[in-house]
Amino acid sequence: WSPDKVTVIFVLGGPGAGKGTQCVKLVSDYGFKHLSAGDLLREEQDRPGSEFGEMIKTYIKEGTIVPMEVTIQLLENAMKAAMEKENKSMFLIDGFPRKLDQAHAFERSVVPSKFTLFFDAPEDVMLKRLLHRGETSGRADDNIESIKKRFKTFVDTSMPVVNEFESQGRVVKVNAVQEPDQVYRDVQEKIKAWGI
Ligand code: UP5
Ligand code: MG
Repeated sequence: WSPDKVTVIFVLGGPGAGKGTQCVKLVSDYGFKHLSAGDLLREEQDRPGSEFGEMIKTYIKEGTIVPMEVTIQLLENAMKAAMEKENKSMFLIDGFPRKLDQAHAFERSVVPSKFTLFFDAPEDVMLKRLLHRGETSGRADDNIESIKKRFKTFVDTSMPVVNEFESQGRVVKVNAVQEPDQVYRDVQEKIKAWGI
């Protein structure tokens, strides 16, 4: 992987901040390949014969972070496939890295990210969104018990990643409380400064 050939943007934010929603918009306007680490883990969990299925299920329900070897392998495989089959070179990596060691390992062994798009929203806003989505999503972690655990993991383990990138001047922070189209307008405006 060479940063001259591949552009990676990490998309971070608390559970329910709107990462997936905004990635869909970016895909249709900029031609990114959207890879949600959570979606890749849920797919692997459901793949018949997966040796990791049970483990992933437990981590997701408990709102804790799946060991990075699994997630990084899934991301690399998906990146390779998108490059070879869809000729993609620009990636939105959504919901990863969630822990400092994952950030360091990915940037060392795969490719450094260009910057991180960080969606900022308070817990009460995210809680409301997730409980509402939980009425129809079927996601095993869209219930109050799991949501509280996801929030705690986000604050304790994932925010340090955002803070480290921020200290390196590599974070684009967007107010995610606004309605989705306004959030997206802010995103578009702010990523221009990064040549996107
Ligand atoms: N919505 C979105 N934007 C809105 C807005 N501006 N105004 C009003 N409503 C808005 O949105 C959530 C809901 O809010 C939707 O109903 C949407 O319509 C509405 P969404 O875009 O889905 O938010 P998103 O930030 O993507 O929320 P998600 O629940 O996917 O975030 P998580 O970070 O919790 O979930 P993820 O799938 O990334 O991870 C799940 C679990 O997988 C983790 O808890 C962890 O156990 C595991 N995991 C790992 O172990 N390692 C990884 O690297 C990644 C995941
Ligand atoms: Mg998501």
